[in-house]
Amino acid sequence: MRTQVAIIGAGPAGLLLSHLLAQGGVESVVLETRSEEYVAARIRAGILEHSSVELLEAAGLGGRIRTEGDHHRGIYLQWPGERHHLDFVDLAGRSVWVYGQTEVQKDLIAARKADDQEVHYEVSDVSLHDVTSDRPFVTFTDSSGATQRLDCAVIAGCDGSFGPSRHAVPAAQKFEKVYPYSWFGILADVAPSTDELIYAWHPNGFALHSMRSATVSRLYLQVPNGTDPASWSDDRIWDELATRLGHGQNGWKLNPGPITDKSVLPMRSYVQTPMRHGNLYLAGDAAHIVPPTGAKGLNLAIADVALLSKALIASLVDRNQSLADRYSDDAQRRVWRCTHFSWWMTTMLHTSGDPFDAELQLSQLRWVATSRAGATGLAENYAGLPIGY
Ligand code: FAS
Ligand code: PHB
Repeated sequence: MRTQVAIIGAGPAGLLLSHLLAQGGVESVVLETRSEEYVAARIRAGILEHSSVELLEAAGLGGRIRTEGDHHRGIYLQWPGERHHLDFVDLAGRSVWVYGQTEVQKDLIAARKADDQEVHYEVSDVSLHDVTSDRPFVTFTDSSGATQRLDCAVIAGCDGSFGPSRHAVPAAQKFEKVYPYSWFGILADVAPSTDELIYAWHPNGFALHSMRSATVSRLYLQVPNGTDPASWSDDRIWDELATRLGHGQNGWKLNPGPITDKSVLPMRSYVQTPMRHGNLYLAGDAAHIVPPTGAKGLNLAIADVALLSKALIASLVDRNQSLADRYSDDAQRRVWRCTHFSWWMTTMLHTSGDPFDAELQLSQLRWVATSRAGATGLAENYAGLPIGY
């Protein structure tokens, strides 16, 4: 088998990269360890930044966002007794869309199928070879059990935080921070109790009210690491969400409903540099992980791929290496901006039990919510800086 770009991973990074490369006249083959159904159904991110929506629309992938997504001007910041709306459009001239990652994935899968993109699902034993030569290749076992070799000019590691690509960069510098708490996330078949997301600080711990549609709510609770989702009854979940989100405060009510999914997500920051080694390029979670408090994970993957697709088209079509040579440095500026913002939102909103920390957090929240300078800082980062920042 031979192609120009071997893409490892059919998550948002891998499939969007194959789409953008094809639009630039570059062919690729995608290798994915899971089934198409599994990849399409994974419940993950929910927020698209302004730039992500613009990019997906420009690539012909934004059709359903405008009709099925939910356009949000901002978010609410809350702590006991107070709830403040931050209007990103007023503050920073940019907005966000609520549109689940599952929907983005479905759009990408449909677009790649319509383009007859070659995707090998349920592969195993993926190994990268000769990545510093001009003839790199990937070996793998296909779904029938046959051993395959894929020769290429470039390998794109879009295989997330558990794939092989990040380990194929020798002497990589790795930065990691593990947070002392996790998110307990639920999906519920109930109309959201709010028009826009509520990020709530509470002495018991952080809570977030998000949503997926007019009839499906997505909510999260800060819990200790190692929490077993099965150990919380539905009533206990809704009671704790009501407490932390301020049910009854100024007449506001949290409407409970049937819970259809529960999961616990540990939280960490991870950045690996460089994002290139010879003819291997990393994009998305393969190179970085952010805690979801800043709604950056999916958007960072999209931003990496926006830069990488331009670099590889210039390199493989126009024989111009300048963007490829700059890719890691260019991508890392945004990676660190989003890593900082995600850390800042996480440490501002998650309680540690330390009363001194709590006073600092409340003071910071009050300043961010009531100072135009503070609110603008959050708005710029949450709605997202232009790609190429
Ligand atoms: P992905 O992990 O999505 O895709 C990588 C793909 O590579 C996967 O399909 C995997 O099966 C495949 N793969 C792995 N090893 C392979 C191998 N050896 N061979 C072939 N394929 C291989 N972000 C937010 O903004 N908000 C959230 O609320 C949020 N919640 C999350 C919850 C969970 C449980 C997780 C894990 C992540 C969450 N994220 C969230 C972050 C998430 O959205 C990622 O940022 C996003 O999926 C990144 O996309 P990719 O880089 O494509 O990585
Ligand atoms: C979500 O809807 O899943 C979501 C929204 C905002 C976040 C994290 C997750 O910061």
